[in-house]
Amino acid sequence: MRVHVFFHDRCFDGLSAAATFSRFFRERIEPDATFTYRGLTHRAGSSWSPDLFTDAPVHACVDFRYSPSEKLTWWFDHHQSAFERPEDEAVFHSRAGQKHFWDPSAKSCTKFLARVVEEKFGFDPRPMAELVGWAEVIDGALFPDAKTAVELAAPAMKLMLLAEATTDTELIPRLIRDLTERSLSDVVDEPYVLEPLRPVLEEHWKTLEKVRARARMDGKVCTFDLADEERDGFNKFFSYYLFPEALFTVAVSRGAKRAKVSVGSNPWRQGERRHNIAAICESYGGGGHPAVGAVSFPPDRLDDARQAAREIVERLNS
Ligand SMILES: [Mn+2]
Repeated sequence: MRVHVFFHDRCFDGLSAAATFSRFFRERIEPDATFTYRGLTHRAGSSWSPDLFTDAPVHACVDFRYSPSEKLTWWFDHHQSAFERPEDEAVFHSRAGQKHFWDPSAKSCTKFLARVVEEKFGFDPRPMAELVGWAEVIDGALFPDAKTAVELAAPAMKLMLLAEATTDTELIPRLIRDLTERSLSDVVDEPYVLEPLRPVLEEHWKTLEKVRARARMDGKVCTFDLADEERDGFNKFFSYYLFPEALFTVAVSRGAKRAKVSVGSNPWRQGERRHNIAAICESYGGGGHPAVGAVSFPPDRLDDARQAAREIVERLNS
């Protein structure tokens, strides 16, 4: 029996949930099952199109928003925004408790899935404990310290970095297959992982050194500007690694499509946070969560982004 598994692409939780689902399915539902995998990414409007479904008798989807299609047999998700339309949520509620499961309070889809299939289908999650534990730490940003989040010593952290950076559509399905059976430390030593990981890790260290050279403390805020780098993303924890006393970070960057002010708060000092970052970002047309947010500007309005960053630093210090 062929099982087609959709998973949240370029996401450690997405690939871990797909591996955990596959092992569960083979052990508790159908020992002869064969699996094909397809990563999905969020887009404005609908992320689902009917042609995504195949002629496989079973389709599963993990860590990604709901499809009301009758072809979707299994679904596990923990995103708050899991439903594209109210009608979809109604379909979910009419089928929930069968093979469709959602818990927006879960920190990771992987741990949620492991718990559900243990309770309802008698799955033994112990062989997957390492993968499940890391998915919870990574998706829930529950890192014990900045060193774990920045130095990437753990195999799971290296795989996270690679999964988020890769453009090779074959790589993550291969990781999923391997992680269904093998340990993280075993898989991270495979040549097909080591080779693409090398340049991605080099980029990571180069960016850390750039941040080290440029970051300054302004009151309680660590601030730096990477706008000349033409990059949209960087590790959110660099500033707390370099300046453990920082309560907040305000960083300016510029990618091809936008100039961006990233605003964050130190996850290891949340008790001292006295500002709602979402509210501050919203006043500039951005958004986020109480602890982290961002404001985007058109790429040619870098000066406005820098001005907003200066003002946000002042507000965070007030
Ligand atoms: Mn997730």
